[in-house]
Amino acid sequence: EELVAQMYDDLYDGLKEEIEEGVNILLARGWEPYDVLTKALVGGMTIVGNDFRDGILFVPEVLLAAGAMKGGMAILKPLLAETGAPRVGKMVIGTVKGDIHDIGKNLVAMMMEGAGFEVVDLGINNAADKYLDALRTEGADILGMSALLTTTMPYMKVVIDTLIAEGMRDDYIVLVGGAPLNEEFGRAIGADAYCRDAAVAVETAKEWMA
Ligand code: B1M
Repeated sequence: EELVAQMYDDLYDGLKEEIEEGVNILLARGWEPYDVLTKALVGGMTIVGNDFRDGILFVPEVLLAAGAMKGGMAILKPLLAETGAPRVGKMVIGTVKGDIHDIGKNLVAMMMEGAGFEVVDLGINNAADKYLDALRTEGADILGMSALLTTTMPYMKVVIDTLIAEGMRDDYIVLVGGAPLNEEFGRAIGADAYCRDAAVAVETAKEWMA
């Protein structure tokens, strides 16, 4: 698809309006919102990520790309949430302390809502007490944590250890995700499951709620 290739370029160049336009055109052509999200937006962000890693792109450019991606996601959000699924559970989600990456977390939140979960999004840079307070006051079933940095992912264990210390660990399903994590890490820190992507997060949450 030519337009998708163009959108990869536009995302790379941080062109928010063009991305929004591209999303609308794909939808008008009958694309499923989920396909627009994963194929056009996430696909484009993967290219940005690779060049960021290789020192070809820098923070200001990546911030623009992230802004463009969020513009596209905002259009898709109501469509993904429109499935009319019955309420299946409540999740508190947030990016851990020291970490400001929020695109993946936002995506997970969107997809969970689309699947009928109620989602309380705590945003970025969350200390353990923020998560615990929210879990208590919201009466949530699931805790979701996101980390994109190898330096911040160990903080997930701090949160889980705090849950244990407060005698709250068994009251919640703890799901973790983020690019640098893997299955083994999830197990090692005492999470219930590691979720590779947003779709897996939804599937895993459903399984654990059943
Ligand atoms: Co940053 N950054 N960044 N960055 N950034 C990465 C993560 C990095 C891998 C880039 C690289 O070097 N290749 C690298 C980390 C290296 C490492 O730790 N080993 C990195 C770095 C180094 C940094 C800074 C330190 C750079 C600097 O300042 N020198 C800095 C850190 C700031 C901080 O947090 N304290 C920084 C800053 C930024 C920006 C602000 C410019 C921007 C963030 C903007 C924003 O989020 N609002 C940014 C971005 C955009 C990225 C990359 C390019 C893209 C991340 C992203 O949004 N991906 C990223 C490169 C990469 O990941 N390859 C990179 C798209 C998103 C859909 O995927 O987040 O993986 P992801 O989420 C997926 C899954 O992981 C999973 O589902 C999602 C959807 O499928 N998932 C979950 C995620 N969270 C989940 C939670 C769950 C379940 C599943 O809970 C249940």
